[in-house]
Amino acid sequence: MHTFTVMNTNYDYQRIGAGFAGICMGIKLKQAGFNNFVILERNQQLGGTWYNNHYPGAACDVQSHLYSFSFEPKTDWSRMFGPQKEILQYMEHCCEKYGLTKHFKYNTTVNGATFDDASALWTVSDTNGNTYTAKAVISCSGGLSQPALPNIKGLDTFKGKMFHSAKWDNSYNLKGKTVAVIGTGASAIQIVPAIAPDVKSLLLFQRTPPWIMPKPDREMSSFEKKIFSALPFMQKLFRGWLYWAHELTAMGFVTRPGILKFAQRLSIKHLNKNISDPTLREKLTPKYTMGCKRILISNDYYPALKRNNVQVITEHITEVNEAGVVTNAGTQYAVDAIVLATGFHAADGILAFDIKGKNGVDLNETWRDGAEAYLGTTVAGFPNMFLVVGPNTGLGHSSMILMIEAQVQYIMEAIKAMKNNNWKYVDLKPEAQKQFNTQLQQQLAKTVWQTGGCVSWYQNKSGKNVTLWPSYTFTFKKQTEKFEADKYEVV
Ligand code: N01
Repeated sequence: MHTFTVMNTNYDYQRIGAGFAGICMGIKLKQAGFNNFVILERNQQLGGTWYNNHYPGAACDVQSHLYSFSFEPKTDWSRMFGPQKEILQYMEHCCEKYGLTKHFKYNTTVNGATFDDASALWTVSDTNGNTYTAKAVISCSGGLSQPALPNIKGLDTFKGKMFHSAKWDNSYNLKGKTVAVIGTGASAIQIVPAIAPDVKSLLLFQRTPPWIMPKPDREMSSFEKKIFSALPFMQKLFRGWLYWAHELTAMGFVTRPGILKFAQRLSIKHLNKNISDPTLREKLTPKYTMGCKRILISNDYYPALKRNNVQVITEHITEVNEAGVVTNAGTQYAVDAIVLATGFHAADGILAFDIKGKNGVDLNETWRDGAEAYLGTTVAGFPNMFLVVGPNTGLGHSSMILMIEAQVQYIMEAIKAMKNNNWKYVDLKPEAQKQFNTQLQQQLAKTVWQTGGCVSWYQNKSGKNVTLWPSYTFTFKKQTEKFEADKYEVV
């Protein structure tokens, strides 16, 4: 998803990306009376990651009553964990209701944004050759928007059908085909049970088994929907309960590893209950500390792996050739199709476009050794540029919408202060960024993400965690409530 919001002279504000972050930003701008902005979106439709990830079985892995805007409750979620289509419909509803639709510019891929020191304006360019001038830019381009293709020899020589999980080809019918799925992360565990009954044979290539917990999913009853609709405070209570239950698990990640040990036992129980074959059980037992990689939830993944037409292959892939996949055991697996459920470039290149700040300084260059920002939102040397879902704002334990709303609140405070005080720009002081990140990395060093003995997409190549917030969501919310002008050079 790529939302760029531009606020400017043509547009006061420009925002890039029409996913949850872009939509939230747009709604809050409008509610505060700012209408001069455009949302640039590379897709032909809004939705961001929820538009891109339409693979079979796609659904949220956080309860929908929490994975939705606090200011726009939906009383009639069909299930505890809403499916992708329903989430997309909810996002469309929000855009309609808050009059955002006219601000979107689709099929618009941003390829650069440059700050002009003299005019203090940003110029954003797109691949269609258009430019947009703006007083401020807000990137809502998402942390998981750039699919990562595996670095496997000969991948491009495969003669069958191949696609990434985030680029699912609906026109290709998997029925009766022999299909290889590479990867066993959050996407794969939803895809495998959804396609296994249809395909002739499914070969699942697993490099690292994930920790999996039972998914407390079920249909929402019509009684619950009626109650939520008639008594909004009941839904607030329910959301509050979900919120605190998730915050409790954060303790396990950051301060009380004992909680995860307990969860680890539950996960093993879940595995043992579902898988009785000792060889398969051994293959599926993780060897790293739970929580180091994202904890997955599923009730149908293990049962799918027991099917006669499904095989879990733990040999290492050495090559892909014309016919299929070759492993280090020297086995050639001939397949009709390969699904690459191999994740995203989350830590090694947060922005897919060039951003040039004061004195032409390049943001991606500045971030070569790891992305850094202040509260994941502002970066020193990049005046009036804001990020939503920027560095270290990801969560291992709860709904990203909570973080998005908090960041948007902070940006709105900054924008209002700029307007009220007639400031030309605000630019984060380098020392504020340094102090914040030193503390952040010290906190991260103690977490299971850094000590749990795994390699994950949370870290960049040098092992630095540039993606996760190492604390509770309420501490982030507290810190983003007010815009602290003293941390900024104000012009
Ligand atoms: O990607 P991943 P994902 N050879 O990076 C394997 C969110 N999400 O798309 O673990 C062989 O988790 C890799 O193996 P290993 C969620 O935040 C949310 O599944 O590195 N295998 C791993 O198994 C999630 O965390 C929902 O050893 C290779 C897999 O590919 C994030 O998106 C749903 C390989 C990648 O797993 C990413 O999830 C889906 C290679 N060369 C996703 N390269 C919700 O429900 C990689 N792998 C909200």
